[in-house]
Amino acid sequence: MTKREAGACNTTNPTVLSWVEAQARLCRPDQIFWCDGSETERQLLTDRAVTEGVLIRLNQTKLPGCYYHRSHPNDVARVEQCTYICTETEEEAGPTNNWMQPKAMYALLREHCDGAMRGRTMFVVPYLMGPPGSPLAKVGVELTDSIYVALSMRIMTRMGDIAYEQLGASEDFNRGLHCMLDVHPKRRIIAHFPHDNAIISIGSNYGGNVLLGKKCLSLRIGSYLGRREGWMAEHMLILGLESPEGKKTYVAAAFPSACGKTNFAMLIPPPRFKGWKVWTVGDDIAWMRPGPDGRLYAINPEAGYFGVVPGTNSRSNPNAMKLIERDTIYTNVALKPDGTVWWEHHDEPAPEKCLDWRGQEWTLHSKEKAAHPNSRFAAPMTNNPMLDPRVNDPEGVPISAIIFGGRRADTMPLVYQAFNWIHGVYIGATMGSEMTAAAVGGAGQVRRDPMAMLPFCGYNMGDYFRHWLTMRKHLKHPPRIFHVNWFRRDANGHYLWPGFCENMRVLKWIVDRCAGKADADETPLGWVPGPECFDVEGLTDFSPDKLAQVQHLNYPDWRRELLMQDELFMKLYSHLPKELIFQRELLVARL
Ligand code: GTP
Ligand code: SPV
Ligand code: MN
Repeated sequence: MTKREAGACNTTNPTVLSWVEAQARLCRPDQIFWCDGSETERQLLTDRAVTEGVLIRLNQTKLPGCYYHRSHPNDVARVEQCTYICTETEEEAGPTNNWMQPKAMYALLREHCDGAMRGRTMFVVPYLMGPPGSPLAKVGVELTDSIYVALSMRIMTRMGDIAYEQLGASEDFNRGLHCMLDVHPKRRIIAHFPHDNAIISIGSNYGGNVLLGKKCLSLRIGSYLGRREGWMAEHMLILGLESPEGKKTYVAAAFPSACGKTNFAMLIPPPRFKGWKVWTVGDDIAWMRPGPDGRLYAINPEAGYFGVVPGTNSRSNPNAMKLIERDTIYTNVALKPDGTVWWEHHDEPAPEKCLDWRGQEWTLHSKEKAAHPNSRFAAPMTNNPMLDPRVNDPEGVPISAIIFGGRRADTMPLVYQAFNWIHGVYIGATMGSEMTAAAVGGAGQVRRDPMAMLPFCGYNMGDYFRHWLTMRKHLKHPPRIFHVNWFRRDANGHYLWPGFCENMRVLKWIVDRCAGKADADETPLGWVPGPECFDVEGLTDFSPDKLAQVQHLNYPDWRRELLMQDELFMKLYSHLPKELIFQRELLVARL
């Protein structure tokens, strides 16, 4: 066989070929580059991105294989206002999604994409979400005119020939089209067509808007397919806690964007927990289905981490610091004169001067942040020193606990456990959290974010709750459900709970509860740890009354909380499962 030329076509799948041809006819790129995922290709595209100024090569002695990217200053986060679910009826998308009829949206997008890649290269990026051979794995092909997207998809997914191998001659793959256009906010649309398993994203070049395997396929389209096919696509980390005796317990946790999933998934237990280890399966997305033994099994569809940079340091997340030392694309952090990078709360003190995320001179006296609050790293999961050996297991890992958590300055205790599955679904469905820099607008405001899926559910949220309730019927041993809040504050605005590695104490109680080994007290909210079975030894500055404070149930706060929950329920009323209304009544009665 003759050696394949870089960028030459590498598939014979007739559906892929004819679909790519049709999109090329529309977008009219000068060139089509077919990605294969090889190392040669990585070098070639990286060099080209550096030449074009899309990437800056970082100091290769200190940060081998690392590159730096700046997005357009108007394009630094997901845009929920521009994100659409295009189903035949508005009802199917539901009141929490933007909706447009597929026909109208296709017409609008065709206009925008017409000739949009003139003078540019269209990259054909085949990718596999999930371990090869997994019954849950899905194939996607993303067509993009962004070399940054092609290189990032290579980190974040199993990209290249491996996807065509999984696909074979099948027509069943997600069709993704991404045109940067001029990254003008007015031309920014992220449109999902669940019935066609298709995504079209235009006018952005940032993370969740354009790495189509991530939020678009794995969550929005994924959740839609999951309901149809009997599985779940969730905004959840997956970790395995190993005891000193070597017993492993897997848990999944749904926290909204920038609320601590990556940190929790990579936790290193404090000295008090000698011999305990946390292994990472995933830090953002879980696909889960019932196994033959009646337990819930989870895979991580991704192959890399697109993590929040600010706040990452060797105290908060030492594993993350190791994994971003090499092979990483940094976006929107600060660039130091020696070709290394810096951000707020880095281990090293702020540099005298550097270039900020916009590329402007920044000095110690500058008032603005050097790194954007939503600056991110893209790094391969294989760099993670605590990557779980079962991450490539096609069947996934059995989940013992599901943890919901929001960012709440008040109201929500550090931890409590649901009485049962339905109560747990109610707790997830009514979750609230302060908005963060991960999406444009509203940072700091508390909003309802059911199951951390508000921006990611690809159909009617009421039907999604129903799907959660239905899943129980397929599980002989359902995971226990918990709620946590690392972010409660005192009257002076200080965090009451130390967080980060100390979250191990909460995790330990949760895992002990699942094993029937820890006591709990009943409260109106659910089960909470009694002071005797919540380990605070070795915590400096954390007296038993601090535990009482962080667990305190404040009745006026809960009256407000119930009103905010009502607002969501009213909005979803026509599709809301009655079970959840009963759960609300029970909570009111207990309170
Ligand atoms: P997405 O990638 O947007 O889905 O976010 P994520 O949920 O993975 O969030 P991540 O772990 O990156 O954390 C976001 C921010 O919360 C970072 O600035 C962290 O430093 C901070 N954070 C994480 N865990 C804790 C904690 O236990 N306590 C406190 N106070 N802050 C935390
Ligand atoms: C999130 O916002 O939840 C993320 C980052 O994980 S992005 O990929 O941009 O959606
Ligand atoms: Mn996320």
